Amino acid sequence: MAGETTANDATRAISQTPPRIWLNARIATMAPDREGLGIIEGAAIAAEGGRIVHVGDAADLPALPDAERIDCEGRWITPGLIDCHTHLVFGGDRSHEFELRLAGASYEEISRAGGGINSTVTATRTASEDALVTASLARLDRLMADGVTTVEVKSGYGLAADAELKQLRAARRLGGLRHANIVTTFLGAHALPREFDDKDRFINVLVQDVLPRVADEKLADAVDAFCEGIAFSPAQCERFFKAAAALGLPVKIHADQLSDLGGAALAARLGALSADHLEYTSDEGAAAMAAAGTVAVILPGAFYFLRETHKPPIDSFRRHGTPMAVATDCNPGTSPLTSLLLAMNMAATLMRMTVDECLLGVTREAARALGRLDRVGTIEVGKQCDLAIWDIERPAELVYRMGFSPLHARVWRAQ
Ligand code: DI6
Ligand code: FE
Repeated sequence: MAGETTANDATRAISQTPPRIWLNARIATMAPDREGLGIIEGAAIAAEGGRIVHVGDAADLPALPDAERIDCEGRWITPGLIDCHTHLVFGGDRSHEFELRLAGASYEEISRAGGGINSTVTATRTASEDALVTASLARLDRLMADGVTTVEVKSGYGLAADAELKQLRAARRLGGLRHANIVTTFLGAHALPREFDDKDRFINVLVQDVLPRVADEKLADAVDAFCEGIAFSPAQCERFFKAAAALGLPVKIHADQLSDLGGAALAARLGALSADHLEYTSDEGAAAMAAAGTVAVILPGAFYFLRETHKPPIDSFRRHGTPMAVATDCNPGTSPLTSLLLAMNMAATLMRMTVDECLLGVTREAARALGRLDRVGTIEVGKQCDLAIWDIERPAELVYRMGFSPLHARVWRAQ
């Protein structure tokens, strides 16, 4: 299961972590049993063995005689932020295509002309695993500078067994090199690689050859597919997802980004953890997702970078009670973004999400989108002690600023 390649390192680290207490803090717990951000002022957090053992009044702290005590001097604490949708591991860059788009070409035109995802596939196939790790670490460090403690990382730039496995192994290695939880997703059905001319045949190969190897080596915590005209049809995605479900792998889906193919409804029908992008999702799709508990992951970085104008139906999600998360979609083609704080600003400015929706969207709801709400995403007793401590006066500052991180300290499993 999740992160097992790195869990040994992590477990070792935790057993060496002394008890710690943070005092005199303003805490946005994000706990669902409280209103809004679940704010407790003038409060304390205690952790033992890397887990939270107390949140609330300092007078009620458990006896932890050896605990290190940290005075937060009135600073705000949120859960460590969660970037629940990234393509962090890839080779090369696509600045040349950026120039083509500035000269008038569209993303779909570039993709149909053989550029797009496939140019990153070539660069990723030729890169060594070590080179992928080095390039991705630089991006991970940028995310962490915004208080991120959990990052989902997708494959999808290998599109052949060895190259996909290489990407997933590189992703897993990141968790052993930094104090962060890395959650991996096998995005097998991302694009049709150049050596194939038939999408159904490619899905056959994924299902018969690649997926069993990914599952065997426990390299993925979930699977994903790009359901779109330039990628795979709902029926092709469904075939891939059913094979994954038979191996116990939960589903996420890139849905309705450029057109409405009914991806949101497909996600709901399959009980997906999340459906992501959703610019063209219908009101029925939003309702189906709410009923299934599938999280809508809003990706304003791609919307901005592609200069899209068709917004995801935020009002429908609100009305139906569809949970909403926000993520960077960090990838070389449509969202070269490594700031989750800026992603929140874009979600507010471009999509009119509220400050509370944005902040819950990078904590509690992002955890839900990863199936990790039992471990991370809120500051509650029993959860991993992953925190971000901020030099701010109000939580809205985290959404309001552009290109500035007021992070004071980042805590991962109480370290
Ligand atoms: N949707 C996206 O925005 C990225 N992948 C996807 O399925 C784009 C990936 C790329 O252009 O490299
Ligand atoms: Fe994506």
